[in-house]
Amino acid sequence: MKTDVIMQALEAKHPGEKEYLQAVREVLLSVEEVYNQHPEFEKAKIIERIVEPDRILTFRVPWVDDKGEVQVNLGYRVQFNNAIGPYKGGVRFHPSVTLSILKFLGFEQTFKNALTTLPMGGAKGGSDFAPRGKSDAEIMRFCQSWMLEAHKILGPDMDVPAGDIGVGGREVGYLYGMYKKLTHECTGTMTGKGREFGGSILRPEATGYGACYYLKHMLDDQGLDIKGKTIAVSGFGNVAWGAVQKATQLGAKVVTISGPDGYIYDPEGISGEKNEYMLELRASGNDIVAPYAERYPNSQFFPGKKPWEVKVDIAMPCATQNELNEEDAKMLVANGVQCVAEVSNMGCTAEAIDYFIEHRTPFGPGKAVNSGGVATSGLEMTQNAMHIYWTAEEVDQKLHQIMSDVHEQCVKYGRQPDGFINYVKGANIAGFMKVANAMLQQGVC
Ligand code: 2IT
Repeated sequence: MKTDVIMQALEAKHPGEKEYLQAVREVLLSVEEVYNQHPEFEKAKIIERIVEPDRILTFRVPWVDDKGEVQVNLGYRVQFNNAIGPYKGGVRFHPSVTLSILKFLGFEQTFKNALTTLPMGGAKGGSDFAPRGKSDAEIMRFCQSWMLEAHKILGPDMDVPAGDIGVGGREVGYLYGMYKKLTHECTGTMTGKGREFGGSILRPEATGYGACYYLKHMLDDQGLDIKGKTIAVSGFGNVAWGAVQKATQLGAKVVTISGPDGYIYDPEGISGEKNEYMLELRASGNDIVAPYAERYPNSQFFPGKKPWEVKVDIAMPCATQNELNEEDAKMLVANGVQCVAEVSNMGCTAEAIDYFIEHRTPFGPGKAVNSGGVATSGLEMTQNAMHIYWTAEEVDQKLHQIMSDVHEQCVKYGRQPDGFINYVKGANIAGFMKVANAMLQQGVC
């Protein structure tokens, strides 16, 4: 297998699908060497099969707004790969959503889910719907309309969606309510549900908590302690909230959060009540962080800027894809950053990742660092299938174990001859080998 040859063919087939092609290229470059040591993969055309989704459902999502006007959005579910288990992955509602973005996310999800040690395949779904400024009733009607189409290909052993950007507990509730009505079943076929109806305790915190557990392992590898470290976090949604909370509990000081409007620098640290205020900011539905600086005058708001210009020990992008580019990477490295844990999916551009690795800055890729979210979704599926409920301690303990296993797999496949750990390579190879072997054993299908 030659990455360039495969990529040329893929670019010709899917022109302009920038994010999808970017995600595929990253994985292929990482696995090329190992793949070429396995002629049985080549013979079964594993690469040619693994880069294409199993199927894509696209549909129209009509809904009526509060003024009585009919609105029409696009809806999607990309079922990427179910070699190791039922399709599993989030749903994103954001105006930037395109098929390319959902294909990149579904592709990444396949390898991420393989890393979690749980039996879950990869999928992603969503819509170009813009939740900003919508009323609760509008959100509900939109969710119901989305599910009216999507439910046809979902099921507890088939495909189990969850949240992502723009889809939190409220949306999951509305989506699941409609799913149940349409399918006459209570199988819990959505994760991130409310605790009263089968949701796992700790799911809202899980992505951010898991990311901090993974970060701790990365720091351990370098003989560093998280205590006393300063951290730049981007974003201010559910994932950033959990990461800020756990990093603070572990003794670090988080000094930034950000939104589409700019970033907040809070030299005192975003802890306690300020961390909870992030939820309020998010719930306002305005998608801006500026009000933080009005409420906490010791902090500063930098309009239109990203937090990567702040001098910190650790960077944790927690917002969205390609939010940290080569220029940002250069600034962080020049300012002495010791570790970068990518929490958003493909949060860093390929050039930024190359820069970190060239400069021997340990870089944890999203598919490993953020895998605690979907892993806890997997635990929710188990609890639902068994009709039982685990305590926060039980879930947290399992999450700890999973993040430790994910980290171990990355180190196993990512340690370089000079001792440096290339976590990108490690995560890609570990995830790929599992899915590829499963596909091989199941024949050409
Ligand atoms: O990107 C992700 O892993 C998620 N949005 C969570 C997926 C899930 O099924 O919990």
